[in-house]
Amino acid sequence: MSIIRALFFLCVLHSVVTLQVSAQRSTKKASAWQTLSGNEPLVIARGGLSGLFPDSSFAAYDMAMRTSVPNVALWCDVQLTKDGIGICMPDLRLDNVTSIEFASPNTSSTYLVNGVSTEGWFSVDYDMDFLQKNIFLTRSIASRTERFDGNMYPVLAVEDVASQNKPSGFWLNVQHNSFFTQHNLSMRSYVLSVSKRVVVNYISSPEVGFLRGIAARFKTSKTKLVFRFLGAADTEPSTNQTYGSLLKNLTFIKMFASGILVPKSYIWPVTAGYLLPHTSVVLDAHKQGLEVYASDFANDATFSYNYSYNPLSEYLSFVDNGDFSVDGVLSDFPITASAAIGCFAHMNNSSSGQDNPTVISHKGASGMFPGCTDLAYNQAIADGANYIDCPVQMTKDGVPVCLRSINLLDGTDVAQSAFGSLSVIIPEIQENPGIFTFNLTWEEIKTLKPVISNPSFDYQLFRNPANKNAGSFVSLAEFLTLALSKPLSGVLINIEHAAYLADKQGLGITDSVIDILNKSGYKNETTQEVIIQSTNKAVLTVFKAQSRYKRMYMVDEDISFIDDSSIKDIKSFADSVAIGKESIFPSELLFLTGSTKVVPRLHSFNLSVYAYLFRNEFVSQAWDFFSDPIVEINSYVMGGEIDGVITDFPATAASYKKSRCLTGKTLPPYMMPAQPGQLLELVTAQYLPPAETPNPILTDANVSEPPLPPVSKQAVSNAPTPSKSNAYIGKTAGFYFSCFSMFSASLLLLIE
Ligand SMILES: *[C@@H]1O[C@H](CO)[C@@H](O)[C@H](O)[C@H]1NC(C)=O
Ligand SMILES: *[C@@H]1O[C@H](CO)[C@@H](O)[C@H](O)[C@H]1NC(C)=O
Ligand SMILES: *[C@@H]1O[C@H](CO)[C@@H](O)[C@H](O)[C@H]1NC(C)=O
Ligand SMILES: *[C@@H]1O[C@H](CO)[C@@H](O)[C@H](O)[C@H]1NC(C)=O
Ligand SMILES: *[C@@H]1O[C@H](CO)[C@@H](O)[C@H](O)[C@H]1NC(C)=O
Ligand SMILES: *[C@@H]1O[C@H](CO)[C@@H](O)[C@H](O)[C@H]1NC(C)=O
Ligand SMILES: *[C@@H]1O[C@H](CO)[C@@H](O)[C@H](O)[C@H]1NC(C)=O
Ligand SMILES: *[C@@H]1O[C@H](CO)[C@@H](O)[C@H](O)[C@H]1NC(C)=O
Ligand SMILES: *[C@@H]1O[C@H](CO)[C@@H](O)[C@H](O)[C@H]1NC(C)=O
Ligand SMILES: *[C@@H]1O[C@H](CO)[C@@H](O)[C@H](O)[C@H]1NC(C)=O
Ligand SMILES: *[C@@H]1O[C@H](CO)[C@@H](O)[C@H](O)[C@H]1NC(C)=O
Ligand SMILES: CC(=O)N[C@H]1CO[C@H](CO)[C@@H](O)[C@@H]1O
Repeated sequence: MSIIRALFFLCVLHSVVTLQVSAQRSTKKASAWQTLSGNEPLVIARGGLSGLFPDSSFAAYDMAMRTSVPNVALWCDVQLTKDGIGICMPDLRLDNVTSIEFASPNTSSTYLVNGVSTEGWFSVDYDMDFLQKNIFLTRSIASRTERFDGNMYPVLAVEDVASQNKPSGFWLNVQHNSFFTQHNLSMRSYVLSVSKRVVVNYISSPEVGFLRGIAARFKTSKTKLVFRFLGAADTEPSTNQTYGSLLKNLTFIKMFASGILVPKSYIWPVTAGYLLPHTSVVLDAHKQGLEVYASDFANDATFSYNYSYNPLSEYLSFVDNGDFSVDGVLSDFPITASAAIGCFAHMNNSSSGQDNPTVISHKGASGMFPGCTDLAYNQAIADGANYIDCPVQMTKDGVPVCLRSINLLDGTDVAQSAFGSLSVIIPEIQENPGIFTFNLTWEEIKTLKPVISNPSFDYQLFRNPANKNAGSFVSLAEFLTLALSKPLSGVLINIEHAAYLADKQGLGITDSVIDILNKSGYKNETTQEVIIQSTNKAVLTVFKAQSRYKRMYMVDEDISFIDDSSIKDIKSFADSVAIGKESIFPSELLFLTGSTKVVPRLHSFNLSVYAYLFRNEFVSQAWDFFSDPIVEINSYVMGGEIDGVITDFPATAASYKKSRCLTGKTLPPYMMPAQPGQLLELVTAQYLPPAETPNPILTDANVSEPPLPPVSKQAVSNAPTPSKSNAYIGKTAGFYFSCFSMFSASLLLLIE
């Protein structure tokens, strides 16, 4: 069964290969690398692309080979079976990383591991034949997808990994030499014998004794021995010194190793989530002639706030910081490490890169600062946004201001303020109680503190707490003054709830915006463009009649199957549309199902298409993007053909445009767009996904909205309008819930 699955996998991915055969790394005139050798840093794939597929599985290694730099090294954690066969397995205990608990219930043992009594299912208790026939590899980190955990990927012998993938670098890590010695199995003999059968380029171990014991035998070979540092306070078993003290004794290490592998925190220490200045570890080791490899890179790991959840920034701080470069990075997501080294290190910071995609901020750089504050806008501009955006809200005294929401409970500390009691339910706006901008004057709102948004709160991914309440709110007039002094393509002004404000609050939001624009430097013709954005046709119709400003129709529903007459209608009042990412690449279970072609259809009507909403935090993405925000942007730009992105993190999209790999004739594999549907095919080979509710179809009826009512002096009515909610958070939360039930189902499947 598992062989059929493996073959199936090969078939599915074959189309990717044919696309990628011609792909090469872009040639670059980049400045020399500050590695020991001056060569580019090595990408080491820990158990393959183990961030997505089970660690050490055929699929993980295979995908690592397909999506990485050509000289990627495949990392295998070697464990020995009872009959002395070496297998690639990320843990000494099989229970955490395979299905053994179900294949062989009640057979756990308790052994001493580095002096600690440890219970589990150990490889030394089973013969290879039993393991290969009965158990399957599973993910080792619970938050990763369990969709590949079923019965697809059997245990692999070390030689299998080398012969199936033919990597240009093969790295064996021997984490537990003394444990196997206690069980009368010799890791030394195994390593010496296997390296006669397959090419082993690197052998690492955290045990001094093991490396010293094999050093003489590898002296004349090309195999590099690498000493692995564990926690600084942990004791190295053969010297009885802490790793921290061994770090001060690099001349000793150099006697038996040509390099060291250190946790990334040895190089860039982190305190309370913030990076401290880098240490001198890399420079010190290089002085001793030791190469330095850094471990623990994963796109879904806990990040220092300094990286703003962009894994690429982290790699760049290790390989392109002006002071040094590590000689290699050990990663669960080698595609991202490859892109960092192959495309983004040494990029030309003074160039703005290619034009596509246009970068539009979402409430300023709201990923870095509280949305719609002066700091969020200045950050967005500094980060390379082409347009900054102001969602206009009206105050009680009729001042148009930029605020994240008409409801001050979103984005301000109003609940804790003197105005905390002004909460009311206004069904025309939302079902839940809110404290609304039109109930407070601008002077009153200015006394509130801004609050940073935390859309991934449920996953404990917080945005920089140091900026939690940073910045000041700005009025529309101040926003325009700020923007006009900066090198922007223009501004985007979002207008919602115009009918309610006019009819029930006597506030003419469109007139106010036109008036402010009229008084600002943004006359009909300026060097900067004004885009009016709304989900409301009537608003855009007013602007079409009264101004020459550009108009963007914001579609807040799935328009995958929109009909031509609806598109024609949109074209009659707008020149561009903002659509949700799901309308372009729909997904199921957070796997992309395919491509809707809605973008080329909108393009055929001369409508530009902007996709929303892009965020760095990996929990907002489909698995197909490998938890990498640059892969996601690249896939929507190249595969989805969008014209622009609307993003909480303009820096990420702007840096994408500077990739050195976008200019060459051929794209390297790590810059290929995702192939929607391919991963899902793999998944459904094993699970039947729950039936999806059909997508709503946007017809003329949806777009034809009544014109705006006149501005009244009265303020009483209860006509309900549908409320809007944030689809993204709901979707991911729902996904995890359904994962959980599917997980139980997969266990049942295994037990059978
Ligand atoms: C494992 O142990 C449990 C509880 O002790 C028992 O109910 C079960 O039958 C055992 N399974 C096997 C296969 O021995
Ligand atoms: C495996 O073990 C690690 C460390 O003990 C733990 O963090 C992780 O959640 C475990 N994985 C699973 C799938 O249980
Ligand atoms: C290892 O071999 C020794 C000597 O032959 C024996 O006493 C010991 O029980 C063996 N240990 C294990 C775990 O098999
Ligand atoms: C290791 O060092 C500690 C203190 O540094 C000492 O107490 C212990 O006995 C030593 N163990 C061995 C095996 O040398
Ligand atoms: C370095 O470590 C070795 C082995 O533990 C020890 O013999 C030597 O004295 C140490 N040298 C220094 C300078 O600490
Ligand atoms: C990381 O961010 C903190 C807080 O903004 C800052 O103080 C620190 O200098 C930054 N670290 C580095 C290495 O830039
Ligand atoms: C570009 O900027 C990044 C981040 O500020 C920096 O790490 C890198 O060294 C710069 N590259 C060049 C070539 O100046
Ligand atoms: C960097 O980009 C700027 C602006 O496009 C250009 O003038 C400069 O020549 C580029 N530098 C390099 C080293 O390519
Ligand atoms: C905008 O200003 C022009 C004169 O510069 C004036 O003719 C026009 O009526 C104004 N429009 C609005 C809506 O205030
Ligand atoms: C801007 O241009 C439109 C269309 O040409 C015109 O109707 C409107 O009055 C102009 N507005 C201003 C403020 O000049
Ligand atoms: C789109 O614009 C181009 C040039 O501006 C024009 O030739 C073409 O007819 C337009 N297409 C539609 C469908 O409006
Ligand atoms: C204090 C205050 O002005 N509250 C008003 C807020 O707006 C609602 C809806 O118009 C009114 O009902 C409240 O009186």
